[in-house]
Amino acid sequence: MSEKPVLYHWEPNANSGKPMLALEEKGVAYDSVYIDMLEFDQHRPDYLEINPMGTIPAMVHDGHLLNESTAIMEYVDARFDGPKLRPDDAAKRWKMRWWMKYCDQYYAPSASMVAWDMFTGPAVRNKDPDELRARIEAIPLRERRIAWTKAIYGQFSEEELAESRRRVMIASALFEDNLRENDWVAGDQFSLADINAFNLVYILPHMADTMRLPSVSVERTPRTMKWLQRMYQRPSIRRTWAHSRGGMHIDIEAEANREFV
Ligand SMILES: N[C@@H](CCC(=O)N[C@@H](CS)C(=O)NCC(=O)O)C(=O)O
Repeated sequence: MSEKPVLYHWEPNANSGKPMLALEEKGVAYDSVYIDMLEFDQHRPDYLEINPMGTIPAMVHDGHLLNESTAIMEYVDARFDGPKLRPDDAAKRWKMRWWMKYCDQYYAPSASMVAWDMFTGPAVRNKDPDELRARIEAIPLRERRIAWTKAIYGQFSEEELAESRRRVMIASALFEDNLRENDWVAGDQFSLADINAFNLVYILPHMADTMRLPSVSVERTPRTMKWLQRMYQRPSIRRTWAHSRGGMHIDIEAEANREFV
């Protein structure tokens, strides 16, 4: 008998939301440990024993210490009973992996930079300056130290922010185009690619005005908005977002029942 997985996660979005939603879609009960990213819990020594990279999410199951959100989703799908979240057909599975790689390497990091500049940095900036310096020094990965430093001290350059905005616009248009023939990202079947993309795309309609990023909207990307609605109608989203401590300011009912004219 396999033990219950323990998932270490922050708010049920971005990378944390991926294994959370995959577990819910499979119907797997798990123990949830909330790691408060804005309190730098992910760099504390006890958590570094679980994930030495100091990033969230991470999962412990059957003696395995698992990190990397997309790889954890694949583990969850392969390891547990429940609906299959990967297509059997080779071309569809290629498409699923293509979109997950594109989201992880290009689409999500670009949206994330804009969000870190406008939300994450300002959310922690007012802490005691000495405490902030110590927090940054405790970050194990050099690239994460750089990202936190730039977010906290407002050091993302105009050029890099403009490039990230440009990439989000391009990726959103490509995502819209991909939904021309099918309801789901990898074809006619819901898959891990939908979970991966949802955790990044759901926020984009809400970043249009607040973060000057008009990438996803009813006018610009109607298919993506309908796909988002299909996602919001899945019970797994409701169960996953119940783990939020207040960071998800989106009305699921309104999104699931939106009227399209
Ligand atoms: N490639 C990793 C990235 C994990 C990651 O960077 N997670 C973010 C939260 S979405 C994080 O831990 N940020 C906190 C930090 O960098 O200190 C994955 O997919 O799990």
